[in-house]
Amino acid sequence: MKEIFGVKRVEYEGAAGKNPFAFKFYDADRMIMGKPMKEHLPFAMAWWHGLCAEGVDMFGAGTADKSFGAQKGTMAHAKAKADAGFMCMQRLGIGYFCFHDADLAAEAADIKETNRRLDEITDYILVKMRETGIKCLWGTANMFSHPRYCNGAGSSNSADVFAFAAAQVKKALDLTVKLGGKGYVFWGGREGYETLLNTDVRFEQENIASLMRMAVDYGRKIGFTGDFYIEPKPKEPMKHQYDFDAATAIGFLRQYGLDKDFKLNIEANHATLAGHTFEHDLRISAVNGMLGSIDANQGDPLLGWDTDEFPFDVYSATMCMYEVLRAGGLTGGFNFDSKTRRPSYTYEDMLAGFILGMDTFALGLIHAARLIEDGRLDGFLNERYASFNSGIGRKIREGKTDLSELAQYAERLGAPEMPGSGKQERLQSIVNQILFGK
Ligand code: XLS
Ligand code: CA
Ligand code: CA
Repeated sequence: MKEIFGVKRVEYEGAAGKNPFAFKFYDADRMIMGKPMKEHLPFAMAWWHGLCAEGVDMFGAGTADKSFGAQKGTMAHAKAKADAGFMCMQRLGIGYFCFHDADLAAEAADIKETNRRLDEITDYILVKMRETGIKCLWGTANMFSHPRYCNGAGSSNSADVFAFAAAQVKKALDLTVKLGGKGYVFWGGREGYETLLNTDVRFEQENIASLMRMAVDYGRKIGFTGDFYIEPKPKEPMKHQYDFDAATAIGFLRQYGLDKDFKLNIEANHATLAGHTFEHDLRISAVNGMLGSIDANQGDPLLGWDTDEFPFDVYSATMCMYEVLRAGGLTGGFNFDSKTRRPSYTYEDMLAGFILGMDTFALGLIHAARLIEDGRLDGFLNERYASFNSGIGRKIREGKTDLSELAQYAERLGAPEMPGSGKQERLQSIVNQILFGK
């Protein structure tokens, strides 16, 4: 394939550089807390945004040409997309990709032919992976675009649709194993409902869990040793989605005994749609031992939907990396589930989107490491809970007291003093100082 990005390799040129096709902050080999940046930040390209999405919106056709010189829907097109994808990842030094089955090759009229196409394209991709050293982060099945999934996949009211979804999951797992994927994602875009008047919630949730259980059983049988992930999202396309946020997904996984095989893939834009910060859902996942992977993007606080922007908010990336470093890193990676805005439709824009995202996360990593090394935030946290280090506090922590003893203690006390100040403004100043000070 001829060069389409106009740059052979995007290099690190430092913060003062003016070259739009160079990294200002992402310096792959720079050591941060004893590890090179590239190991802290295993970045991935999302096949669907990079190679399929043309910028279609509710009001107009696509602006970007994703034919890559081939007739759309053909196997030649599927291969041209792979060529462009590997070229893009190589230019940027991105080490991983993520895919839906439907991103790789066009769906045929029957599933046997679809699967044959998927076999052919993954043979082609495997060769490219071997040539370039680029790996697969995770795979998934698209069980939300086709009209058959209008009522969901695992939660569909139709047993035939459920069976078709199961066949897709089986094949997507085969492909993930074939490509050596580290994870397998369930994003339940249409696993939800519009109105309770026509919905049996318990029935639907039981069916989703049983599809996931079958996926785990099959995956383990064919040698998939990685993590399964739920990717929570509260709404869009459905009004109510069962995997609303991290806490909801964790409750579901535990209820159905899936928590040993599953972790979470947290997407920034989904967390904010749920009314949380990105770092909130990361923390909830981490404290439950379920922080697996991240979909790196950003929403728009003025819009109520999933805009999947390339991340540029350094404050948010810093808070994200603070959570990731404190959790000891990810077993997965940072998938840019991100797309350029509709008016930015050139291949150079696509490259620029990744450069923006990679630089933003590099800055986040640098600042988060400084926050940890600075120690003042951690120091305050220890001090804040110090009343539990001894005396009655310690007894509470160790489960060595009861309500009667605590009631007697409270009577002796008369009234507790005011708890220590939260000092929020001072802590926020520390963050600003680390971000913008020398
Ligand atoms: C959509 C989701 C989707 C998942 C994979 O909002 O982000 O792209 O990541 O199915
Ligand atoms: Ca996503
Ligand atoms: Ca999204």
